[in-house]
Amino acid sequence: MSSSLAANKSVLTPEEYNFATLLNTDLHQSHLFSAWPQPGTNDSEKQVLIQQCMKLNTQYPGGLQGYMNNAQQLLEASRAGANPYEGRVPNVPDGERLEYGTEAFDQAETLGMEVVKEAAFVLVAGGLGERLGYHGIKIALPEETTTGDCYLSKYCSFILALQKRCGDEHARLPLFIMTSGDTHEKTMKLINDNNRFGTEEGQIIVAQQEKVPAIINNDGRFAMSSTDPYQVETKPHGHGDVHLLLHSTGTANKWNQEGKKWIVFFQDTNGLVFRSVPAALGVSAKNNFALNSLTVPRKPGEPVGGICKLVKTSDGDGGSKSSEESSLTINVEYNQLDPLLRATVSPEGDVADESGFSPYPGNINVLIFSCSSYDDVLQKSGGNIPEFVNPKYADEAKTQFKKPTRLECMMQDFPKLFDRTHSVGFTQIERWLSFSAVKNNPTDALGKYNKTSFAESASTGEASEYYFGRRVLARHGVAIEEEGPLVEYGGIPTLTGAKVVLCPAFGTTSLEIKSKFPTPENVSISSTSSLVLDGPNIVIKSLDLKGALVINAVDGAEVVVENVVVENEGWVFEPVAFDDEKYEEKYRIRGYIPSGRTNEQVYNVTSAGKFVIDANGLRSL
Ligand code: UGB
Repeated sequence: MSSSLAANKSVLTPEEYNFATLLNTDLHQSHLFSAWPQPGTNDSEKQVLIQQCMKLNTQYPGGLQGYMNNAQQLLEASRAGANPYEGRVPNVPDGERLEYGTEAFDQAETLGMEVVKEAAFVLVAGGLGERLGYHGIKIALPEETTTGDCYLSKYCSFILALQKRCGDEHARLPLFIMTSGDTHEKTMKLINDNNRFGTEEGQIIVAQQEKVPAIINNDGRFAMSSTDPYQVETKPHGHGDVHLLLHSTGTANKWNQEGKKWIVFFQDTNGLVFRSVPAALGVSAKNNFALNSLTVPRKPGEPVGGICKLVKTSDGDGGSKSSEESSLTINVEYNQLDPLLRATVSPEGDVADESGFSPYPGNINVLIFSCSSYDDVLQKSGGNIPEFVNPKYADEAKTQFKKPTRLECMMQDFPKLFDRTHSVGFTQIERWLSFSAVKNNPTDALGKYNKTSFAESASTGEASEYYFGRRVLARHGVAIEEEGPLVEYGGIPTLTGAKVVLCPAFGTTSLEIKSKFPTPENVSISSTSSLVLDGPNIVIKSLDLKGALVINAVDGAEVVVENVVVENEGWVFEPVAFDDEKYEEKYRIRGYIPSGRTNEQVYNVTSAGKFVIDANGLRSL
């Protein structure tokens, strides 16, 4: 018994004292109290510390005792250099690789749109985005500066656009958002300040993940806060908590009871994700996958995990049909893939095949679960995802850590809870219409760009939205240059060209967007132009655009654009320095600020009816 704890018995309630005793004896955390002064000094702080530990105890499944046990086991395995995939050999998993514009892609999208009414969506948004150098929450960041719409706004618009097109006017597609202590309040404020981005009350469900104690040695000793001797330092437990929350809040079960068939998980800053969701949903429905990972062609060495079918070597041949039953199709995280491949498949490790990409599809954490099997597994497992620990050691004996560590879990590790009846597959879709994360500040982004050609910065995230618009229009026959020159913003080579924003309401699938340009040979867009199309019934028959044009039309407004020539000075990006505090951070991290914003032609159609925009401007028919 710590003598300082015993001496302070009188300042704690009996419940607090009992818990402190447990911490002291069973959990070997006597250092929490060893420097406590005599009663009369900092008594309320002592209670705050014990209350914090009691709260941490209730938040973790199995309590702090369970956390310590798991930590000790995982830290011992880490110290011993254990390979978590021991006895398994990576094989290429089962799935479909789709290419935009092919019949297979169109079929998948069409099927996806037939089943989307039975979908629910889950956004993990507990990460702070420290690597990005942005101090707000990432989902509040403009996805592109042309409309200025933030990530959450875009995601909600897509969900509402899918809902309107799903063929069931009563369908309501819910969105569950996981926040953390770092992001919760700002997320709630963002939603409330923006009138829930047009969603119905209750359509967005927000739940907060909790942190876990940071640990400073292999025995699982808790770290104390560096600024407060009466606080245990806590750290995020990873995005895998989302499964626990979907279970503990009863959300997954409710969705299952309501007849939802599919749950689509996605991450905080991927502006392109919904461009691929219909096709990936179609692949899930066609193959009846319990889990389908939307993936991209992966460049060796880039920081996205690889989906592998891990086959037990004890089955003899590491990959034949006879070993199907004991295989596990799962993401192998980017820091583990190369060593695993070197130890099993080839001494060359994580290298490209003849396609120029890794044979293992790149995980972007867009996961589509069958709702019924997901709920079923949650009921059995409680949604506790197997954890891992990743300490950075300060000594060769691996007894000291450079900084406190903690147990973590990942959402993509869910297949560890599946059994052999669950089929797990992937859908690979080209990166330009599925994935463009925004994770890195300009300095780090440049390093990533040099290594992998993907900067994953705010500027490249924005550029990829415009590139999507240009490429889709070019594929459908519009005269538009797909790729302009690379221009350095904040030191990062960024693709330029016309800034085309095809808003979610304008079109959600390839075929729908194509239908909005019935005579594409009569449409041309110069490479310095900006075009924003927002509204479900805008049809562009003939347009010659050399400048900035915005058309916003409400539901029920049918707008035909015919014989229109737009020529104005348009919008440009003016370079700004990362450290120039004159400008808002949301611009500085891009390396530019939009300017020339009075030079555009704007048409706002605010009432239902039939309209034409022609050489004489906008008029109703
Ligand atoms: N997140 C949470 O909600 N809570 C947490 O505790 C932590 C994160 P990162 P990471 O697609 O580029 C993942 O940090 O971990 C949310 C995959 O593991 O951006 O580097 C956070 O808000 C990897 O396989 O990602 O790598 C964000 O929305 C690859 O797919 C999300 O979790 C990679 O993403 C991801 O957090 C990628």
